[in-house]
Amino acid sequence: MAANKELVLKMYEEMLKIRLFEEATIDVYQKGLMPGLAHPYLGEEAIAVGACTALENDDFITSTHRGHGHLMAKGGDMKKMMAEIMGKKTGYCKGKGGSMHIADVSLGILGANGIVGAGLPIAVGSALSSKRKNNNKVTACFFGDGASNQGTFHEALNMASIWKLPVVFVCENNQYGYSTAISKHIAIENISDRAISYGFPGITVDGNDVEEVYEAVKVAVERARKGEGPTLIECKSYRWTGHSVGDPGTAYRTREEVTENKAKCPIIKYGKKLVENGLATEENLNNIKSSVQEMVKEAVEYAIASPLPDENEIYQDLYV
Ligand SMILES: Cc1ncc(C[n+]2csc(CCOP(=O)(O)OP(=O)(O)O)c2C)c(N)n1
Ligand SMILES: [Mg+2]
Repeated sequence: MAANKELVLKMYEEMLKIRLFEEATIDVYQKGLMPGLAHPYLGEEAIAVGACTALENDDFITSTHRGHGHLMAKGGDMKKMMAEIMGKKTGYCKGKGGSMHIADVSLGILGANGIVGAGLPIAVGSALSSKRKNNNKVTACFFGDGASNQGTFHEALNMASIWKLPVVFVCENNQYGYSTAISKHIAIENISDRAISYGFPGITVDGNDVEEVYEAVKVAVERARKGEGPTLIECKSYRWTGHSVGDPGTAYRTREEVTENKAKCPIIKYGKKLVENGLATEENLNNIKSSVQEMVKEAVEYAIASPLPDENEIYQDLYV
């Protein structure tokens, strides 16, 4: 793995794309250019990138309300994403969906989702469809620590297990469900232990280590493709910001806690590792950063310059 220079640099770049895109998203909100909210993925980049790198292009993912990282890591178009976040006609949903409704079925992205835990049964349905069609495709299902307390979690994991469906459950344990710390909403140390009660493997990995996530998901994907059923992978990480762009996140956690966790930055950590192992130079990393900065700048400019949806299209493309 570490010897594959192209792959490791790609993973570094993908994480940086998410980081800078999310910083730009917060900026756009603060400038009053976003007609709604978004949930930043800052600090959790290694999970989406590690997991999606272990998938094939035609595999599927289901996402969450905190979905920008998943969408981008699965190949989502940055310009169309930013335009959608800003409610513009050129966005993924023609400006009518916003951050939490972005999907791109052509890339296997079955959609972000504002309903906590709702992606779990969708992933099981997708995996059941793949099994019936015998098309060898795997579905990766992203969800949070909070979502693992929903009834849909139990139903989805149980059904995926009894039918040995090709699905990988990727739990993003970012230590919070909204303003509730994990110690107040889960009584066990590792969410991955819950897999035992459904009869399939569960493991916990360092969600700030992109290679660790990648390796774990790769094993789970192989198992799923062989028809051996699901795996639950808990990725422990930390939500750097408040719950959404509108939450400063300061009322329910200490500044020290945030600082301590930010010091475990998955991108800085990976950059250092690549340089130490001779897989990249500081110059390589700086060049990647400059090109990603340019990409994000272009996406924001594209979104700002795009028109709002026409008034006469207001009832088009809607479920009414
Ligand atoms: C069914 C449902 N219940 C409650 C909410 C409100 N809500 C939105 S996000 C969230 C917390 C989710 O926590 P977690 O699953 O850990 O995801 P994270 O935000 O940490 O990524 C809640 C309670 C919702 N959107 N849907
Ligand atoms: Mg959470």
